[in-house]
Amino acid sequence: MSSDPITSVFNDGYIAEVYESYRRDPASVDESWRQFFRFAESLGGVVQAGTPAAAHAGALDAALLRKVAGAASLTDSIRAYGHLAAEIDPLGNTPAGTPELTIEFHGLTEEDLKLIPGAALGSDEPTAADVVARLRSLYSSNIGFEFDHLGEADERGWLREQIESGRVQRELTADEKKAVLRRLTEVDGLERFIGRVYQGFKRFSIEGTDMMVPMLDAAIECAAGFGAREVGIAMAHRGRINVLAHILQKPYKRIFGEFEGRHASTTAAESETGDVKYHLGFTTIRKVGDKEVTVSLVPNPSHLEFANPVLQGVARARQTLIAADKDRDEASVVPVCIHGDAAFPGEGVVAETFNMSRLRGYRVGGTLHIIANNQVGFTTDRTDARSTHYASDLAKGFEVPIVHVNAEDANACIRVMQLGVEYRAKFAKDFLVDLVGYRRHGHNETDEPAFTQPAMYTQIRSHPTPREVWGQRLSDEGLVTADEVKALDAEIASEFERIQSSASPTDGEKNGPGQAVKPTDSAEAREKPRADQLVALNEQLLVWPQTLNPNSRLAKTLKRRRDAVGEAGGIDWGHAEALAFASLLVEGTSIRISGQDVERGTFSHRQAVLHDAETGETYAPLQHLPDARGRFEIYNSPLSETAVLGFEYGFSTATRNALVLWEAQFGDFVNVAQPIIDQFIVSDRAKWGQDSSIVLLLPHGYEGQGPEHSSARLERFLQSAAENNMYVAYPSTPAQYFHVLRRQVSEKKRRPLVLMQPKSLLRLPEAASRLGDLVDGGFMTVIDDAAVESSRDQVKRLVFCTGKIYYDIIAKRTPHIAVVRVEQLYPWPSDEVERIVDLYPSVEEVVWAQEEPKNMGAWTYIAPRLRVSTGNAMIVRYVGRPERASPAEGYSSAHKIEQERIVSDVVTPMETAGGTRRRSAVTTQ
Ligand SMILES: Cc1ncc(C[n+]2csc(CCOP(=O)(O)OP(=O)(O)O)c2C)c(N)n1
Repeated sequence: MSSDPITSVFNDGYIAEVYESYRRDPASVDESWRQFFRFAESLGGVVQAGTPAAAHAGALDAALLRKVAGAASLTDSIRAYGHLAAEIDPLGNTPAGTPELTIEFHGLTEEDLKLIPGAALGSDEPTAADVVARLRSLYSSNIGFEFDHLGEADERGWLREQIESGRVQRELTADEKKAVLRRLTEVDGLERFIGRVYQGFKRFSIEGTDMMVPMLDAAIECAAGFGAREVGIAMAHRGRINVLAHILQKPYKRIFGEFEGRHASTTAAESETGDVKYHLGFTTIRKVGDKEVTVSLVPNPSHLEFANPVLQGVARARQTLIAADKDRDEASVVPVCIHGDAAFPGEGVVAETFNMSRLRGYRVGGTLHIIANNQVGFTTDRTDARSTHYASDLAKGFEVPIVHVNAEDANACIRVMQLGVEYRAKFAKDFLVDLVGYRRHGHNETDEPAFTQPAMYTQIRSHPTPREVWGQRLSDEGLVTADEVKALDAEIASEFERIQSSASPTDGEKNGPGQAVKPTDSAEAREKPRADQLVALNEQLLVWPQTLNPNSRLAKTLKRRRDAVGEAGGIDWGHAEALAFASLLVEGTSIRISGQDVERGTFSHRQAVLHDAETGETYAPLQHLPDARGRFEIYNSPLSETAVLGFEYGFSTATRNALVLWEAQFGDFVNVAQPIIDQFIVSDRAKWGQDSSIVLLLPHGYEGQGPEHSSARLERFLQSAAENNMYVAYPSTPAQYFHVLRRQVSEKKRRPLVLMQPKSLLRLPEAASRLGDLVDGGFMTVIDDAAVESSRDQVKRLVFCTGKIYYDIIAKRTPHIAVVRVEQLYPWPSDEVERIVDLYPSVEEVVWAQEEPKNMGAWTYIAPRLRVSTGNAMIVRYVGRPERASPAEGYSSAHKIEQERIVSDVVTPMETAGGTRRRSAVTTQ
């Protein structure tokens, strides 16, 4: 605090000493001291009249100085700590307060304050006592402000100016006040109506934080004034039905229809199993004056707070699409995240999302946050829910201004929301409102809250509703009569009755599963690139400004790509990817890729961003292709999987003609993002009719790097695969990777693509592709064994495998074996597998070989399918690691032994292996 240097050394002798230094050279003392002495000197007249001191003579009275300094530090304290005395709790709990807010703490009395003129504190008020009273009314009223933690002085100055000018607390007009009363009556009325008519149903009522709705109304209106064309909202269950009805304009009769069990009919070929009503999204267009604002609520899983990064990604995509000719238009789309007071400090994804908020790859020009603070989390008290004073304290570390507001003061709630919108528009940063209310019922309406929070609920039961409080205030102000307040309530209640009784039995069925974000751009039919086009693109990728000198070793490696598209061949993974990207960019597809260290690539394989060896200046050839019609964006992500993947998923849902990729550092780390996979990526279509075409690049493969750098947990993706919800593939060549990336943007049906990616294979000469492989054909779901093409009838053992182990096996192959690669695991390419099986008339045994343990990898998924695809005629023999608790060996020597054993089991001739068509310990049907 700026007052510290003064208050902590409150010592007359010391002050006198500092003053001497100040007189000799003002710059030699701290700014707070300079300010203090300026105050004191401005008191010259008063000093001379009322004290023995003679300021202008340079002999200031130390006792007086102490009092002026005390007054200044008291005002500083009120600005910084006034929130601790603010009346923000509608249940009337006494604010914590702090000694710094008392006059005595600063060595003063009330009388002292009255003696000091306001001018000494830079104010027009007559005395310091008036200044203090005014500041208390601004900083310790129904609003508590916290912005001392902001790093930027101009932001602090602006906020102070907004508050101290009285702008933030200015009164709403009479009409605005009455409009809020109507809104609150609708909000409260809807809850009471549903509570009465649909008893026993969960609705996660808003009651107690009703003000959220007029605040969102205000945010949308105010945002429109600052150029917003869209407002996107992410929120959890609490109050969602009310927000759907009143902010998203979802018709009441649809909502009632859902309570009556009428829901979306299945329209897609794949079933849509739907979601509970308080998770659904919705989109509407609201008129704001002569403007239109599209307001969307993104669908939300139960998993609290995980929708936040998803909304950020959606907002970024929309800001990019709307911007057209410039990079992005941050004013055009305003994201709003509504949090729970228990979930906000508890779920790490909140911190991850804040951390992304100002990064170039993820920023959206600021998000408005509201904590719907009902002071309890299910049955958990705040003392068990967080280690901090406020639910909002986490946001402080990210330099977000925080405003606590009493959820019963509509004036305050609306004004702070408007302040947030203005702050965002001015500083392009996040802003947080901690809306302090209560929860009228249990966690849901069938819970008994008195079991666990008896005292709180004794209070709540006798507490008037926010509508009643506001109605009373307006009638006290003479704006309405008590009878009018009652009449409005009755009018709205009868409207609900009328709508409900006139609802037709099919109303709910019109209600789609709530896709909130409809991609507006569309996929184009595209032709395959020709060889000459790829060669030309390859050349363009090898060009950088003459002034840029990349690391010489790197430059040499990249130049090899010139030969690789020629006769010599040798296109590796990174090269194939660059060519796939380049070809898509010239076709008009934008590309966005992020993940940890993706610019270089964890394994140095991508090198998409070149750095000058001396200056560090960067250049990305993919951003400078002369004929590119799409944008290429690549960002090293922060060290996060959950929020970053959530962001990229959200981005992908909101843009159709783009290839959006997320790469894990190692595939194992994907499990940190499991909720984004389970709750969004694999189930979004089934729950919400929403789709994405995100690509997950997950390095996978057993190379002796230990339990956490081997497995991308292929088995988990295969277990989640159903109803064509995604593609799961494990390409074994750069050309296959090239083709599957291109296929991803030309498919009509958008689906996520999960790719097991190589590590050592990235540059393996045996795996390399030739230009012809990229130009001819497309992605092959299964690759037959070309080595036995002319002797298929001699093959006795048909080995199926996927990915890297193929190369280990063929290095040791023995006669009479064919090795077939399953490149796409899901959807299972049964026709292709059957076709290939039929090519081998003499097969006596089918083997599935994998390097993962038996309880992992593809085996349990493959076994029944391979058996069917081989006509149920054969036993499918498993060869791989046995069941294991940990995915891979920690010692590379142990890895080597195991890997060699697997390969040996696969290739050892049958006579030696002893007739494996019969079941054995390692055989499964
Ligand atoms: C990740 C996650 N963990 C646990 C839950 C179960 N749960 C649902 S609501 C809730 C309490 C949330 O409290 P708070 O954030 O204060 O929101 P409120 O319900 O009070 O509005 C819990 C624990 C959940 N939905 N998501």
